[in-house]
Amino acid sequence: MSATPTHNQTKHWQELDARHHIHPFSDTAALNAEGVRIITRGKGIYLWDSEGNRLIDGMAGLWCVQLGYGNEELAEAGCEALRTLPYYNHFFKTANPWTIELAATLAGILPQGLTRVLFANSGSEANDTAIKLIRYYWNLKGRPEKKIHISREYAYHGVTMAAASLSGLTPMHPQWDLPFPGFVKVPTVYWYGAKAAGYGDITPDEYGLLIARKLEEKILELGPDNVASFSAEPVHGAGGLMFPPETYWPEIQRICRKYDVLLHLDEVITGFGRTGRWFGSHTFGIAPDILTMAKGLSSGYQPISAIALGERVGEAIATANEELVHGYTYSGHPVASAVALKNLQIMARDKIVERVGEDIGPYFQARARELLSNHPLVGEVRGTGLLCAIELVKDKAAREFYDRKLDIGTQCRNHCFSNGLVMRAIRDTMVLSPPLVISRQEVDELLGLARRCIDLQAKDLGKL
Ligand code: PXG
Repeated sequence: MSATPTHNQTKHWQELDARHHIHPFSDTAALNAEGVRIITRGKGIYLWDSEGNRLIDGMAGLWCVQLGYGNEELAEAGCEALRTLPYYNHFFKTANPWTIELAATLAGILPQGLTRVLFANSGSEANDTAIKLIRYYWNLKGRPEKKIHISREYAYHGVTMAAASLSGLTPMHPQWDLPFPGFVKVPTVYWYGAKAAGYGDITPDEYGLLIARKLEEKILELGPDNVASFSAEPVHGAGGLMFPPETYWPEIQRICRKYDVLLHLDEVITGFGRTGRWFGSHTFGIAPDILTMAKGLSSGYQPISAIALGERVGEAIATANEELVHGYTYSGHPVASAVALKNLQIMARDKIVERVGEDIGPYFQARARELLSNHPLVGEVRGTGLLCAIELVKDKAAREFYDRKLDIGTQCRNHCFSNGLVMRAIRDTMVLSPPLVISRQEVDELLGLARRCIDLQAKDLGKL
């Protein structure tokens, strides 16, 4: 590939892509008619397309490029493993040094008690594996009737058959006749939308308790003896960056303990510094039985995910005295493990997590509120660490949304893309999740551009 593709080269790639490549979560015909944008290069928080346009990546790829693009040390770690041991497996009583070191490093940064890990290649596989291990755990414990998996509306846990069943975003189900039987949903915490949903002027703390107790009601309805697990993201990611009120997680944990329901936390987005601590579990004070992770584990440079086991599940498997009939060809791939290990070493050495927690995260949050809270189109700015959601609303005082059919979020996102900013729209919630290495100056640039694009959207709606 030439360093500076020509316009004809772009056209050629667009044609080949339309003819031969099916994209994830895309309307194939519509995308082919429009033509894809070809991203050819990245450095720091910036991306370039094949036409030479520069974009600020406000989403760190898909919430994953913690160390930003073009990190030479990560590239070098991958190359070294590629040259030394490009592949070997863990099936034949064998292991490689990078995967062992990675497992031990993870045990050192994970919430207390999570000391054993299995590896996979994506968040979906990690969650699929977690569901299998939960089932296995209860079978080992002689309680095979505990088979129902509860999760939340608006959850995103991935796309394999089980992970999609666990997901609560309803458009993910009809094409595949999902969810599978035994996957049950409970309402989730979306305080900003509570008024529109008919909860009136309830405080966040009252609302957090009320919603947590929906889990208790559901467990009692299904029978505690039948419920295997409760799965959730500490903060909803792809569902719309909804943050839990302070009362929510303590109550959820009380309920899980009371009814002997395993708590599975999906930290695919919230892991690796995103919320200002190593894991969302630390930020929100949660002690899960199983924790799944992916994305930021390797800063997205290699496909790798992991499933961490707490004492209960870990001990049960370690002392089962039988073969664990599970594993992927690429579980603990040496190259992916080497890159993930280096990623964690850099994060520790450069105090990346502390920086998000104490410096750049608070700066980002303060600047976002300063620039956007009083905007006529913005109902709420919420976030923590380097996660930020901006609600676009019709009526600020009444917390009233625009008609969904108008799709204000997508319109605003289109302004962003045209103006060199990747900002995601989830319904009418604009979302930012930039690389953790972003500088103060880059935060100003990113948020200034976000403000400009929201202004453009407000002008379209006659609000400015
Ligand atoms: N759990 C969570 C919390 C996720 O965010 C997955 C599991 C699945 O991971 P894999 O690696 O199988 O994709 C995810 C993935 C978006 C978007 O547009 C988010 C994800 C994936 C694709 C798009 O916000 N999250």
